[in-house]
Amino acid sequence: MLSVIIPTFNRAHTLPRALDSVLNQTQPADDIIVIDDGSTDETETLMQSSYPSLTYLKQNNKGVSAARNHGIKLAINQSRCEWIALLDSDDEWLPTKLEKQQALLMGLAERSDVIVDFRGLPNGTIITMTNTAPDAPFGGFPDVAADPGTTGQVMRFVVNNALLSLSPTDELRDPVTNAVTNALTAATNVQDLVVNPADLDGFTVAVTNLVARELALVEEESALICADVDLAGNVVQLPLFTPVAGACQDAAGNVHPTALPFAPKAAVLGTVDTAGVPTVTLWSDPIVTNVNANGTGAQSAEQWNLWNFTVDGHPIHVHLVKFKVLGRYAIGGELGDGSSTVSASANGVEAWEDGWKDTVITYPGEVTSIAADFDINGLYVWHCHIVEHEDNEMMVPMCVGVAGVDCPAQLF
Ligand SMILES: [Cu+2]
Repeated sequence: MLSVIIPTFNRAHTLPRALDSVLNQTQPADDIIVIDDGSTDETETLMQSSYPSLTYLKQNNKGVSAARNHGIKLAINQSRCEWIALLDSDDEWLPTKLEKQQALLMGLAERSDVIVDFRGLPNGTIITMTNTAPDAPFGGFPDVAADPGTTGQVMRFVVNNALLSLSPTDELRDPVTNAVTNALTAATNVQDLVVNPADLDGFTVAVTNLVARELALVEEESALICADVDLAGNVVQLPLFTPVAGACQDAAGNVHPTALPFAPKAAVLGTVDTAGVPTVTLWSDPIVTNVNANGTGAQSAEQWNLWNFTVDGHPIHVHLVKFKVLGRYAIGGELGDGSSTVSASANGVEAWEDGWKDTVITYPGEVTSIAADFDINGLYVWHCHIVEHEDNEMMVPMCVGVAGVDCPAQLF
């Protein structure tokens, strides 16, 4: 169930364009809710004459956020909506907007339970589940989709026993009140089978003002080879130059204007200092991530800010804790000053991340913030869950508790 919420105020001249773009979607919305924030123009007449089938509600003028929230509440309470799409009354959507957005984004080590409603589809209907994510490592949005002829195909369903007519166990609803009228015989509606995310209210520490830890995902460049691109576009090695501090220098100390260390030799993890500069820590290095180091438990809740300096998305897994995704921020944006204080907003939390998680997708060029209560002392790891990254150095040990007590002292 997907509801579109459109707040509007005195936009009768642009509202039809917005509404028509929603009505013309290749994958239609289940419900279109227009919240009129007290318009004094002909919005009300327009809605009544041209869009009588849409949900239209007029409130006293309270501002766009109040209107939007009003619409969301309405969608959840009355339409049993699970997905919300927001549109402003002076904007419009391309016809495939909803179709494309309803794709499910999954990272490695993530599991999604999906309920597919095949009812109403005639025998012989073929439904193909496709992978619209890229074949190459995920570089964030937008990206190049997998080849629809080969790697883009995941699974095919053929409807061979159509449920075209009403079954005694189908749920019947009053068209006006939306109340179930055959509750005693109806099977559970597929919409109600959705498992709700875990209740985050159970998180016993405040998720603000946590101890913050700045951690890095870095692509380690070659320490030996410098390369440049020649006029024909070929990558050529420059044997007289070696990498120094991210640039290329010859024996006399001259820095090459265009050459760079080449190529990335490993994806690694590390820490980030207050200037936003990463330092690499390898698997074999002394442990730097020591949560609840005094062992009292008072310091066991932390906010981890995962700075992804690489060009790929990485699913980061933290062992043996569940965490909450707080938000995502562009590197160089809110956190560009090196401040560890993360405010809400930015790219934010995706709809499917509204619950406990143990793996989070970190997008390139962003800081992904999570909050976790490390409630069981011991020696653990945190790592990228892409297998070849675990095999490289994208996995480091961490200690929850006291060195020498909860984790072997020689690892520090
Ligand atoms: Cu990775």
